[in-house]
Amino acid sequence: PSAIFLKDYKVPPFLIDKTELTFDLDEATTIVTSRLHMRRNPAFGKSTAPLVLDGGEDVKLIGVAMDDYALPPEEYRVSENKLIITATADEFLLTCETLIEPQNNTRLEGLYRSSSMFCTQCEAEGFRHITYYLDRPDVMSVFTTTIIADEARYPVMLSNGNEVERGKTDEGKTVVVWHDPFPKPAYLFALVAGDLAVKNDVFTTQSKRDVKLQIFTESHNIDKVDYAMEALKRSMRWDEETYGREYDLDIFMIVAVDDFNMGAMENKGLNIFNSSCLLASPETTTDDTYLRVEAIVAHEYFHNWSGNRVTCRDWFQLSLKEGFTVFRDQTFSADMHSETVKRVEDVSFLKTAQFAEDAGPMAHPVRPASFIEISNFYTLTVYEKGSEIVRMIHTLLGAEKFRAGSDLYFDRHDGQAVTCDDFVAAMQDASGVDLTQFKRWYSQAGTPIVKVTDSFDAATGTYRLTMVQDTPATPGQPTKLPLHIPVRVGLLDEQGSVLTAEVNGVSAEDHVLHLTSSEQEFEFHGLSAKPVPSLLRGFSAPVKLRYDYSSTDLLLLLSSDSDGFNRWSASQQLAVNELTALINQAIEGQELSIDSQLVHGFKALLNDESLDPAMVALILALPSQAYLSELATPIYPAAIKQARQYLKALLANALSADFERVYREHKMDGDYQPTAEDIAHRSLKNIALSYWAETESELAQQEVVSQFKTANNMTDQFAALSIAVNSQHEKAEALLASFYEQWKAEPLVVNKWLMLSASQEQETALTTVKGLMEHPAFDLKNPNKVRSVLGGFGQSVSGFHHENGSGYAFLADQIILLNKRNPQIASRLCTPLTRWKKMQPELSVKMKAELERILAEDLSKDVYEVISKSLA
Ligand code: B3K
Ligand code: ZN
Repeated sequence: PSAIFLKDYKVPPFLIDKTELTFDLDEATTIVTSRLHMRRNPAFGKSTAPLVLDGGEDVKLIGVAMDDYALPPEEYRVSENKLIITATADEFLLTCETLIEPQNNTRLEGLYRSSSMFCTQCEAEGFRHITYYLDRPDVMSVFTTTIIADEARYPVMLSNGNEVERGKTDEGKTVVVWHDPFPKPAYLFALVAGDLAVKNDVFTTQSKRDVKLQIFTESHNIDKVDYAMEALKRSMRWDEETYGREYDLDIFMIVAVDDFNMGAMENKGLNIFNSSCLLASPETTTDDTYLRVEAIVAHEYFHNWSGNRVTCRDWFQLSLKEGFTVFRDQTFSADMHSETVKRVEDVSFLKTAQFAEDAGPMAHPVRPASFIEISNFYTLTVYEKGSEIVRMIHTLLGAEKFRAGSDLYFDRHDGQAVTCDDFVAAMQDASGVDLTQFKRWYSQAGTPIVKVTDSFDAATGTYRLTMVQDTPATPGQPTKLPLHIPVRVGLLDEQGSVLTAEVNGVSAEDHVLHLTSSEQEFEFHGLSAKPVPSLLRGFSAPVKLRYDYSSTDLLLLLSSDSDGFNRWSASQQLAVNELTALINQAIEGQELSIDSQLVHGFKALLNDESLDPAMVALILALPSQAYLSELATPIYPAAIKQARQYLKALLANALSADFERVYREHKMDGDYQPTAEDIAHRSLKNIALSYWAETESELAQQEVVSQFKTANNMTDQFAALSIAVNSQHEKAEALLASFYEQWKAEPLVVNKWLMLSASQEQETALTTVKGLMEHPAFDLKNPNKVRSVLGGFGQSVSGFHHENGSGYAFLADQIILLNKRNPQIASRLCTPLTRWKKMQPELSVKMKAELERILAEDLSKDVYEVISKSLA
């Protein structure tokens, strides 16, 4: 397989003004007829280039005609999945008949079966698995779709836009015609057919148009869509109020399917969701999932403007729609709940997973310069770091000018396929803020390191910060240029009071400093003593900050910073410092011991009733195994696990009475509500219980079991179960078994059970996971189940990182098994192995050997790219 490059982009030689599709639906063989109204693209220039259409190895060509003249075999050829027609007029109608086999489609791209229904997934290059087409996002076309099927089995037949016709064929099959008036690229095409239940609603837009809202599921799930429907209406209102964006069609539909490679898909007017990201009920869904459902419903809806009305010119520009839309959904969730809590969760995820990606062999810029398989670039870098870039533009412009920039962007480019440069140009033109240097964020990979030192001149009352920035080398990018980094800073005095200081003649409590050179100095005037700096407030840039804080400074920031985000950040730094010392002791084989300062910080926190319980819960959560691994070189997984367990037990025993009290204080009676307030109480209560359960207390052990048995909602029941499993409670096995018995009819709950079961720390973890893959609840064809079991297993240090390498070999076997069946899923499973260079030597060689074993197989493009780059 070979790479394609951004620098080789050319406009398409042909355009498709109208696309008419007919699907004669059948599980075994579906016949697709396409009528493409094509012409040469004037922007391409005068040319006699042949017409080259994209297809897939799973598409069988039956016949092709040009302006109703059936082409004889010598006038076209099919080679390497392309249909090539040498002689064409300047304008013509191309008719193509193809045959596909939905029930044999295991890659879940194109048209496939999920349970008893038909559904599609076309982004990025799935449409070519349906029929031959110019499958690229800069070819936008008006689609009309005709679906023919047996009404008894497929009473619901959906596609994009509006239903315009319904009738019968001579054989008595039903024919439904859909028309979408908005030109769109093929990746936004969708089709669904099945025996589905529906929930209806209506949304009245700001201009007083009624939009029909419909959510479809299999009938046994229709009682779980109310929350998603309300979330949809909140999203529609929010986009009107915040971005001035109104929905454009008369109908908006969402369909839930069980077999789906990712979370959801923003097809025009017909979003398709993984049922795990749409369905919710108090008994079966945890708080986290409620919030995720709301965020993903919003995300896909927001794509209607940021993605569909204005789309990407090519796939290198993916972050144009994804980075911006993630920023939009993050801001939406912050507005619906708590801004600080949301920011902490997003940053914590970024620093754990995106920073790791940026430091690994697949590191790439937010706008990649090349790829072998685009599916591999739906990454945390494109999504989450892409969102951070948009957030920094928001910081640099301010809210008002940012809105002017987004208005200009949508006005200027409505109906077009554009680039990240076009987005930045609109922001710059509307605001007058120069973003020339800032644009390097799109093209440079790697996480910048910002080192800060300071000094105080008592004679003049001047406090100086010196900042040095440096971005490490990444594959293909040995040297880096300085970035424009907005660093938000505030100052505290020794008592923790906020200080006002003057920077460049502006007096304020909070300053955004513009770090643009490799090294730069900033002066704060009007101070009487050396302050404690609160740096990078709100995580104003996605960088690694290095400043030598003392434990006293960190405790002060933790208790007093007016920036809630930095209070959390200080607690994390304090915990990381202590854990690092403990990890080093563990690596050296010493007995662990520490005089923990966190005890004091946590004690104060647990006794301060003025605090948001959600924030207290976040601060109490120790840095994760994954985050500590990201920080370490090399990574000693067992030492990290041992250090975390030690510190958790130490804190639990030192503050056991406080944890017990907080646990009891935050218990709630009454009906479950997924509101920010109730979620906050539950999260604090459950983390308090997780500490208390680490102590010898009999009462705590009883409380875990009693919460498991009496909980009226999944959040509390599953928290109790997880605590039992993670604290090696003597009843853990029994509770896991009873949980499965209770919930075996609910696949989404069973997936949680699979994940928790697979993640257990035990010498026999590998046997457990093999057993789970043989369990009747497991299904290799279902991505959610594969992710649950193998994702869970990846968290088991004793299982996955077993010193004999059996965990790695097992994962490699699964990758090889899925390589051809479902390349996208197989490729995602490779991630843990790609980190081999950072592992402790004994484990590193074992991981590498597995990568080499995989590379020797006949690989899909997806897996080949990840494995070969990891070994390079
Ligand atoms: N745009 C889709 C992702 C498609 C992934 C294709 N491999 C979902 C989203 O980001 O909204
Ligand atoms: Zn998206």
